[in-house]
Amino acid sequence: SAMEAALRHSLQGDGFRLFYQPQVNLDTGLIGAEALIRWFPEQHQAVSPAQFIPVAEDSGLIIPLGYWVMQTACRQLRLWANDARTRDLKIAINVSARQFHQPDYVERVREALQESGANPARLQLELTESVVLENVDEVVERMQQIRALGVTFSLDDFGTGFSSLSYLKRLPLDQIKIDQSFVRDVMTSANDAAIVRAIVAIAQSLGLQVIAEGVENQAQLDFLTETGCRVCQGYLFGRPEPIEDWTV
Ligand code: G
Ligand code: G
Ligand code: MN
Ligand code: NA
Repeated sequence: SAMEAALRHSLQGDGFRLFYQPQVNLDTGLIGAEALIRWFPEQHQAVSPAQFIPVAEDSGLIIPLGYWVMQTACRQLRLWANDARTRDLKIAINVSARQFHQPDYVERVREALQESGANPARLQLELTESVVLENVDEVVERMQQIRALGVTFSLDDFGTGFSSLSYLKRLPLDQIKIDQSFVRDVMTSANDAAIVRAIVAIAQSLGLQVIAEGVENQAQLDFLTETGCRVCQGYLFGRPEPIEDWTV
């Protein structure tokens, strides 16, 4: 397709950027950022990842693109390591299921860390439940190999997939992310409020950090605080921005 050709072209050039959105612990302040890819095709407006990620997935371009994301995030971590104000911040990247299942994925994570000199403990991989649709045992083993490098895992979009609780128990996770679709209407929907409370309780009982995404206003924040969710991401704290625009 035309979009596929344009993506390929941008990957050879420098048509992609990572934007970074702050993640905040309400007790301790800024803890890191989620890296979100942005595409600036030649002579066009920026195209949303919601539009081009599916094309990249279908064409297989998500593989080199995903490695570019990981490499770029690791290099940013290495830059942050030079400054006491940013040294302890982590960067979370989104990993597509297709990329995670590549036979050499673990090796490529190791490579990106080594090549950049990034502290592995500062890299977090965000997986969605689609990763687990394949063989769970294999996924667990692969996660363990990557964790052995020091890298941590978050389960993204939690609650929107099939969300079997038995998978939650088996996957070696560090964090679960409450999907923004539940956070959005938490003040007006009793069901969404109940779901958020339940997710926070599950995370707490499994010993996992819980982060709410899509936090846009004080009322949502007050609700989250009341449920015991202490880590947040959303426009209330900051939009995804180029690193040059960050003031730490
Ligand atoms: O940044 P935005 O909210 O527009 O992202 C839309 C979707 O694109 C989200 O589901 C997000 O997870 C996904 N996305 C953003 N950056 C990346 C990336 O680097 N890799 C992958 N696989 N998905 C991404
Ligand atoms: O699927 P994933 O959780 O990775 O996607 C995150 C997406 O949510 C990004 O595209 C990001 O731009 C978007 N996002 C981040 N914070 C907010 C927010 O507060 N409100 C809304 N509506 N979207 C947000
Ligand atoms: Mn994400
Ligand atoms: Na999400």
